[in-house]
Amino acid sequence: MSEKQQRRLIAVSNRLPIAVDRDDQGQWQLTAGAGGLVTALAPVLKHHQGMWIGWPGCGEEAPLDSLLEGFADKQGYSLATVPLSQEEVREYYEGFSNMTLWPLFHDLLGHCQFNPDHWRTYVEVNRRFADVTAGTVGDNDLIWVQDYQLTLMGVRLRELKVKNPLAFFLHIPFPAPDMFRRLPWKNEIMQGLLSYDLVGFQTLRDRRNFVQCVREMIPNMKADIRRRTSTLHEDGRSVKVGHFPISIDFNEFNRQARSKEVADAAWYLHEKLSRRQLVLGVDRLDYTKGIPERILAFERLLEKYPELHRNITLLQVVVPSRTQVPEYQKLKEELDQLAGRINAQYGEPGWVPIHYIFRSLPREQLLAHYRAAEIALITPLRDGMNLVAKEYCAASVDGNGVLILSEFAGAAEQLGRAALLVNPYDIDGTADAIHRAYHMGAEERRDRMRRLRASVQRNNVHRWVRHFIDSL
Ligand code: ADQ
Repeated sequence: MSEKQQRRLIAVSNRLPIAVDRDDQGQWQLTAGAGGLVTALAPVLKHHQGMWIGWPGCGEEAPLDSLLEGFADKQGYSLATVPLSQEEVREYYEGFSNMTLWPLFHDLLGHCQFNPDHWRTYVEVNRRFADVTAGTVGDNDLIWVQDYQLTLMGVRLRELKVKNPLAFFLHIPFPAPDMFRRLPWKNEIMQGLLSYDLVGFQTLRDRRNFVQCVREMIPNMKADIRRRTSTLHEDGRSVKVGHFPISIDFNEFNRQARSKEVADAAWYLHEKLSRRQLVLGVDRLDYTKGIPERILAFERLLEKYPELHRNITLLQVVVPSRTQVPEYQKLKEELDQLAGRINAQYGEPGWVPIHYIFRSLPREQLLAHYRAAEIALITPLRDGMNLVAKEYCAASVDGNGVLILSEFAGAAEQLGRAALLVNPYDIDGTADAIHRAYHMGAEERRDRMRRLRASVQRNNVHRWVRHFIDSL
């Protein structure tokens, strides 16, 4: 085992991988998280006796200390918490993170707010995360910071003379220089990112955008460009920059999708829908996911190809998200109206064109939806990666699903050749892609899905973690 593998790993993210809430009897309870990042990092943290640092997602009234007792023995890694007040959550998380960096980095300038109070709280909270981390870190530990909420942590850790290797991974896209330049605090964010030893992006395009921004903003910085990682140098300091497309635990999804429970649930879904072709959309409620545009493309399909009436159904699952932000509330209303209008216009007795579900689904149900759908329609306006696309492939165990994917999803860099790529702003083009998928022959479907599954299986999440840590 190399020296690197023996180091303890400290993961830092905005949210800890836990949910703290009250049960039906009003008793506080803690449940371990089950998202993609937890699945990826938990085995590594366990193997390295690691620690996860973050905001527990609850107010100060929760008896955290007693709830966390025994967590490390059970999960194999420990937790350290960064408490945040309600106002801090509003300004640092809902404000600067989600109303400034999120839309800007997704090229959606019209959604951006540039509020100096939000910025100040973002700086303060990043310092707090760094202070907690510095207080718990040992000499030999590797510190791995996750995502856009914590771009500035590295600067403070350096101020505190933390000498450990510092790595950062950005889960969302990195914008081109013309977009990044709009940010009033672009210099601070850039210096923040350059304070890490390794900065990881999802795709080659994001990495190139970042290097171009560095070249424009800091002409003295030299870039040594290599295939897997580039190195940036200035005044004796160097920063490695790489792209590491995140993925899923393919074997786990594949195994669960083959279970009898999922097969039965998938059959039931289709049975209820009378064996029509199912087109599936699954997204968090977010304006970056292109959900209204997708529903309009489906409407266009019905308008243009009347022979598909009664033979195709769009099943759109939307998971509630960021419900405190007014823009997300507006989007929810827009979706309700769109689906209602189209169903009223095209629906017939025995056929509802759009089934629209607004809630999170348990894993077994989600897999049944993936397995039942002949077509997945994943059309974000912009997305760092999009794990739903990969999950759909891993769960398509019958091998005959067609993936329609936005060219602006990070996943298109890996899956673009075997998926049907669309521009989500092109309503007509997307309608035609659904039409093409509907009529695609069994042989072509199987060949494309075989290639998609092979790609996700090879480039799985364990490989993602390994590549990232090996690059440090
Ligand atoms: P997200 O924007 O959240 O992630 P995505 O990558 O698609 O987007 O992940 C969504 C996750 O939520 C998936 O694992 C999916 O299974 C789950 N999910 C979606 N709908 C669900 C439902 N109805 N019920 C239950 N679970 C559901 C951010 C970036 C992405 C990047 C990821 C990981 O925006 O671009 O791919 O981080 O880096």
